[in-house]
Amino acid sequence: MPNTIPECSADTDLDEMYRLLDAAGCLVVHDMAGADEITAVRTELDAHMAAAAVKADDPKEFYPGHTRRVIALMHRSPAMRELMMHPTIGQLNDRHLLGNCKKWQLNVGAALEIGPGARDQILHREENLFPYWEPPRPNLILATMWAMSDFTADNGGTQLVPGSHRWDGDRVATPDEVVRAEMPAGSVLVWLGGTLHGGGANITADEWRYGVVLTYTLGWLRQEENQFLSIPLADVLALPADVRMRLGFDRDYGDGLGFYDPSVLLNETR
Ligand SMILES: O=C(O)CCC(=O)C(=O)O
Repeated sequence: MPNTIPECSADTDLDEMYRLLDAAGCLVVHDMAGADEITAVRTELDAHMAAAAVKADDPKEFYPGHTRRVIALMHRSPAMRELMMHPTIGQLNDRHLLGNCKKWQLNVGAALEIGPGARDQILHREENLFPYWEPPRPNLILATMWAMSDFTADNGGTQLVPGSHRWDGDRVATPDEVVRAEMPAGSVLVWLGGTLHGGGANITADEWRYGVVLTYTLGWLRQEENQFLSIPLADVLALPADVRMRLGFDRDYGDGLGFYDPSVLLNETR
């Protein structure tokens, strides 16, 4: 497996995009968000980011210190909701997840700023949330990282281990197997739920790396971030049905899971 993260443009043919992603377990797609969208997301999240605690590092903690982390993005940022629904990401989700479910949904969203002095995060797999299968697991998660600033090898660019989505759980990555995602703002790093990855160390003097991670999972699995308690219900009910569905508010994710009586809240007849 070449020790690089493949890259492509946003208009690359979907078959080719998924082929690159499936082969390496990760892929950078350029020019997915424009300057206006980045500004909108950053503006909507600004006050929350400013209020986020920046802690000193505790090497035992999963999340390194010198970072800012904000969740509940689907409530806090309408612009991020739009990016959550991006059609190219939707098509990649269709390819990766629909073999194992009828509908996929958002799993978690977090805005992550990595500041000077932050260490490498411990390498992990998104699918470790579901330890009842041993790696390599069935397709359970697809992850995306939207670059809201330039990502470099020095400022915290995500660490990835290409090819590790096919490894057994006990294989440990050697330092030369780890690569750091470098991409301009507006790009999206996509990786599979079985790919080893982690936030990168920031060895710059004064640059903060800003990314938004959105991961998606099978409709019949419990979501990592509890969307039912992350957005006021009145706001959920005002969202378009397709967005509500991707947030986990929908009937029939398959095999009878998630049913409800729509006349109670939605004022709809059955
Ligand atoms: O910040 C990153 O680049 C990756 C973040 C991550 O993997 C995590 O927060 O679990």
